[in-house]
Amino acid sequence: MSAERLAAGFLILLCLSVPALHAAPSAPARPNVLFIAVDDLNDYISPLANHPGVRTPNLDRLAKRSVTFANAHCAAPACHPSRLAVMTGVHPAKSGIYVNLFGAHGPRWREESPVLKDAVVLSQHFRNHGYRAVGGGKIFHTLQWTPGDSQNDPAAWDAYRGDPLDPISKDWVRAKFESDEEMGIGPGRPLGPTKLFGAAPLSVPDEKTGDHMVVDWAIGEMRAPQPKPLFLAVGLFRPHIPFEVPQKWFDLHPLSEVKLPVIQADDLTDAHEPDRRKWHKWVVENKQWEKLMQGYLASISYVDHQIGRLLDALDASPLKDNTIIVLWSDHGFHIGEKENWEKFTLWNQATRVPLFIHAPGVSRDGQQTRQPATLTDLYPTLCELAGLPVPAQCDGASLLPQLKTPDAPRSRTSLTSYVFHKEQTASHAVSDARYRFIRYGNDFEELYDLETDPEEFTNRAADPALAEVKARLAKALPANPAASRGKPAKSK
Ligand SMILES: [Ca+2]
Repeated sequence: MSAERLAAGFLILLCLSVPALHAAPSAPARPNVLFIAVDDLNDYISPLANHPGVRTPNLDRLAKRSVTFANAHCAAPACHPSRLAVMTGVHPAKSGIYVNLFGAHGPRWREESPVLKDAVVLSQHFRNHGYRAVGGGKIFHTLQWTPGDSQNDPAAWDAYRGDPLDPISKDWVRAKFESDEEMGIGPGRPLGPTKLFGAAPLSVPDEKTGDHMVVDWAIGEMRAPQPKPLFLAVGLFRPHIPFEVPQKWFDLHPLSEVKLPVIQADDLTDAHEPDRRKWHKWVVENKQWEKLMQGYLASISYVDHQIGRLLDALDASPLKDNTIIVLWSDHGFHIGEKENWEKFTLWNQATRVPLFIHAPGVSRDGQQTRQPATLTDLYPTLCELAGLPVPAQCDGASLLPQLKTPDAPRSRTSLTSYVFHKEQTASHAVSDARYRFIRYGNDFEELYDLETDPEEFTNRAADPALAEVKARLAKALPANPAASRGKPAKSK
């Protein structure tokens, strides 16, 4: 290169850098948010390790780059109330929305509870502060097999993948299966002969399954030019029933190697009766326990793979270094623990949820905390991390202190609330870092020491040695909980 051309090059470089040298230091860009909801995912994941030999490599990756809240609980152990509490920040004990309410087509919850009438949805709040908010899959409650029944609020998003009033039902193919009669299985399968409560491999590849397609869409969103900071909500439907994913995910969990949870014969003599005990009886009598466990584990492996695809896409995008990642499940899940199935209890197995939060430059990544958290804490946490005001409707408290110092003690307990089928009055459960206390709608009480009794076999509510613990935790129960609300009378 000639001296002239070299000099000309320097001159161009100098001109280009002048504006940068003289510009005022700009405010740091608002962080993007990758908000991942997983449906019915319990603690059978390697970061929480509540299943022998379980391996979820992509959740391990996420745990390495975030703080794992190992003692996080849903606000209610059912889809609709839990998701509503996350997305509005309003706890069921204040809204009165404790149970699933079906047959909605849009945000009927604004009519279900007067407290929620004008609640600002999390994604809307981010939009109000300059974000583009897009969603896909199951964020609010909806089901694969109930077309048009969804509680999503289409107005709270700039765009939604697919039909915002029916976000997932068309996405999922079903497995082919023989009838129970042909397979020698007795009558009475829970949820009827369609095998929605069942496990079977799909004959299609991943690419034809609902969550894969939702992740494809999310990857496209991450690759697109971003004129504004992005709030990207991705709702994954597996491992929700039916446990139907491609064969290769079943192959990772051979039936002969499947392990079942330990149960005690007389465990429930000192406990509140779970609503799903009849399901357990059918499962055991028809020798379906291992098969259902295999299907659940296969579904977890499938969804772990989808989570990995999201992380890969994030890392390959310009959003990589300035994106908060939060992953949560709407509640835990019983596979026969305490003779119960799915959720709908206030035991740890149904209320404990995976919760991971990565905040760039803030979170002490790779660490775990036993400090109690409730999913209603997410709304204020995300506001604080993004520098947004916290709406007055929010009941939770920011987890920022635990993101910075995972062991920082938290004075508040978790709070999970629910109304059982046979009761009108709400039941409530609280956890501190060690103990769990439940007071049911019929005034029955349970107290468990999760350090010595993680399976919650021994109810110590009447143990004088724990009287002080019980009195302390009882004070954390809501003093004036809202009455349970049903479907609005004049609903469309
Ligand atoms: Ca017991």
